[in-house]
Amino acid sequence: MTRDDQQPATTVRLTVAQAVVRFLANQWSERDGQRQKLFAGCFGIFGHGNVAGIGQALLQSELAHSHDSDQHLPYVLARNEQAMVHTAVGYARQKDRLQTWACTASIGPGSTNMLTGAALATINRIPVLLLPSGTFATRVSAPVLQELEQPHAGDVTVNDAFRPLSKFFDRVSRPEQLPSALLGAMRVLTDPAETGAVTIALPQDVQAEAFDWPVELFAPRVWRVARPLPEAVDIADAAEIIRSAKRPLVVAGGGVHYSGAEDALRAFCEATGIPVGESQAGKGSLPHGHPQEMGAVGSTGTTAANALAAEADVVIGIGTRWSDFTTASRTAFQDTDVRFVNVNVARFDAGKHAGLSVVADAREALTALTTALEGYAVDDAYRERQAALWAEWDAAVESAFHPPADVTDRLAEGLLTQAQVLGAVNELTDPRDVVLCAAGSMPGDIHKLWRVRDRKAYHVEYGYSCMGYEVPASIGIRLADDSRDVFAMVGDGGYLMMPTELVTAVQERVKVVVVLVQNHGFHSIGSLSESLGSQRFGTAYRFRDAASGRLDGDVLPVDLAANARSLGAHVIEVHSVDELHQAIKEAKAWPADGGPVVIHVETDPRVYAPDSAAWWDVPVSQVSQLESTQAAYGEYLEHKSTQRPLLAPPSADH
Ligand SMILES: Cc1ncc(C[n+]2csc(CCOP(=O)(O)OP(=O)(O)O)c2C)c(N)n1
Ligand SMILES: [Mg+2]
Repeated sequence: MTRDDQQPATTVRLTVAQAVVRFLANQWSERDGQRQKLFAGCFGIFGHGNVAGIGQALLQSELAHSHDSDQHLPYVLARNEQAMVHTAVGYARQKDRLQTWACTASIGPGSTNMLTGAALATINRIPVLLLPSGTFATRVSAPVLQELEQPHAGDVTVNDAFRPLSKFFDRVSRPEQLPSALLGAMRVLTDPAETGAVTIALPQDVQAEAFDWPVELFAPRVWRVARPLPEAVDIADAAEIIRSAKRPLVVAGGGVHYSGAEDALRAFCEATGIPVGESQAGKGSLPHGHPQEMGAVGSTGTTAANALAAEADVVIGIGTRWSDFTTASRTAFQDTDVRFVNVNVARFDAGKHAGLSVVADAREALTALTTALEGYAVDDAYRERQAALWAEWDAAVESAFHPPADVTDRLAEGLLTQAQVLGAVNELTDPRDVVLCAAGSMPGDIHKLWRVRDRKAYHVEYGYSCMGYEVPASIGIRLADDSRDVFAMVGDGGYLMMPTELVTAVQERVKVVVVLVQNHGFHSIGSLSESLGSQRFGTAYRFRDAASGRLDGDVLPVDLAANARSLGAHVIEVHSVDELHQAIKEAKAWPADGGPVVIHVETDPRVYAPDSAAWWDVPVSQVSQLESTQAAYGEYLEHKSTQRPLLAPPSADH
C-alpha cells in the first residue's frame, strides 16, 4: 500500500507495548464536569516478558515526556507485584475510583504474584489495570523459562488464572486485537457497576512487535463515569415502603463514598430522622457526632447500630454489597417482617435480600428519595432511642480509649491496650488524616471505635481483608492526596507478610506513618479459634517447646523495629501512652518528603474492645474428641438458629 505524502499520516508505527503506553497516557475520566487523567502512572517490576516490551515503552515515554504531564505515564518501581496492585487500589479508592494505576509484571511468578491483588480489587470494586506478561504467542521457543506447559492444553498459560478474578480479561495475541482490548478495558474500569481488576495479558513477543496503528487510537479520550438516574416507579415504591416504616435504618456502604453522596445522605437523614449504620467501606458516611450517626453495623458493629438493626422494620441499603460482616451473617435483622430497599449502581447488589431494587447512583437516588418522602419523619420516641443508644456506646468508646486504672494496672510493663493505641492515633491526628487497616483484630476494633471526621479519612480494606495490604496501600493513598497524613495500622502478622514497600516509600520519598502493633502472633485468629473450640492452636509466634513439641514456648527474639529501620524507615519505639503521644506528634511533624515513619508499639492482646455481642458465621466441627469443640458446636447451633433467610418480597402493602 502506498501513502500520499501530501496527506497527513493516518497510521503510526509503534510496538504493541509502545501503543499501550501511548494509549494509556491519553485516557481521561470525567464526572460532574471534572476531568482527570485516568492513569496516574504505571507500577512495575521488570523481568523477561516486560523488560524489553512495556519497559522499553515506559523508558521512551519518560525520556520524551517527563516534563509534559499530559503525555507522560510515570513509572514507579515496586518491590512485590502483589503489593503494587494494593498500592494502585489504595490510590484508586482514595480518588473515588476516578483515577488509578496500571501494573506491569514479568512472565510467570511476577504476573501470578498479582493474582491476590486482582481478587482484592474485584471484590472491593476498585479499578486497576493489570498487564501480566505472557510466554511467546508464536510458541517457537517453547517451553521458555517460567512457562506452565500443560500437556492437555497448548494455549493455557498461568495468566488464565486472572480470568475468574477479573471483571474484564483479554489476551492480545496479535497486534490487531489491541484496540478492542484497550477500549473494552477502559469501559469496564470507568463503569461504576462493573469495575474491578481489568487484565490485558501481553505475550512477550507481541509486546515487542511493530504495527501500523491508526492515529486516532491515540486521540485523547474522555470516559464519563456515569451517575445512572433511578426509575421514577422505583423511587415511588421505595418511598411507599419507607413511609410505612416505624423503625427504618439506613445501612451505608462504600457506594456512598464513591458517589460522593455524603451530603445527600445527610440531607435525607436530617429530613426523615432515619439513623445510619455503616459497613466497613461505608464508614464515615456521616461524620462522628451527627445525631443520626450510629457507626458500624454488623459483626463488628456498635451496640447502637446493632440494636436498631435488630428492631428495624425497613432497612435501606445504600451502596452496600451486604457482606456477612455487615449482616452479622444474616442475624443482624430480627424483625420477622423486615423489608429491604437497596439503592445500588450495580443491579447485582441491588437485588440482594430480596430487596426492592433501586438501580441508581447513590447521590441521585438519595436526592430523589428525600423529595419523594417529603412530610415523612420518624417519631420522637425513635429519635430519643437513637440518642440514648449512641450516648451509651460513645461512653464505652471513651473508656476503651482511656482505660481506667483497674485495666491499665493489669498490663505488663511497657504494654498498652490496642484500644489505647487506636484512641491516641484517632485523637492526635488531624480530622482529614487517613486511617488504614486491612486484617487482624484491628479492622474490627477500628470499625467499632474510630471517630471519623472527614469523608475520605477512613480506609479499611475489608472485602478481601488481606494481610499485607496496609503498607503498600498507604503509599497509594498518600500519592493520591499528599495534603493528608496516612496512618497505616498493621499487626505483626500483617507486617511480616509485606514490609517490602517501605523500601518503595523510601525510594519515592513518600511520607506514610505505619503503626506496627506487636502482639506476637494472630490475636484475631487466636480469639476466633478459642471461641470455636480450637484453643488458639497455631496462632502465636512462639518457639516450639522441646518438652511439649508444640508452639507454646517463649516469644521469638524478633525485632520488627530493627527490621523496619533496616529497610530505611524512621522508626520510633514506644513503651507508654506518653511516648506514643510524643511519637504521633513527631510523625505529624516529619517532613512531607521524609519517607516512611514506623511507630513500634507492643500491646496486650487480652484486653478486648467493647463487645456488641454480634455474631459471625464460621462453622464448627460437628463431631470432635475435644470438649472445647463440642461446647463451641453447641453455641454455634444456638447462633445458627437466629440466622434468617431474608427472602421476603418487598411489596409495599406487606
Ligand atoms: C493474606 C492473608 N492470610 C491469612 C489471613 C487470615 N488472617 C486474618 S487475620 C490473621 C492474623 C493477623 O495477625 P496480625 O497482623 O498480627 O494481627 P492481630 O490478629 O494480631 O491483630 C490471619 C492469619 C488473611 N486475612 N490474609
Ligand atoms: Mg499480631
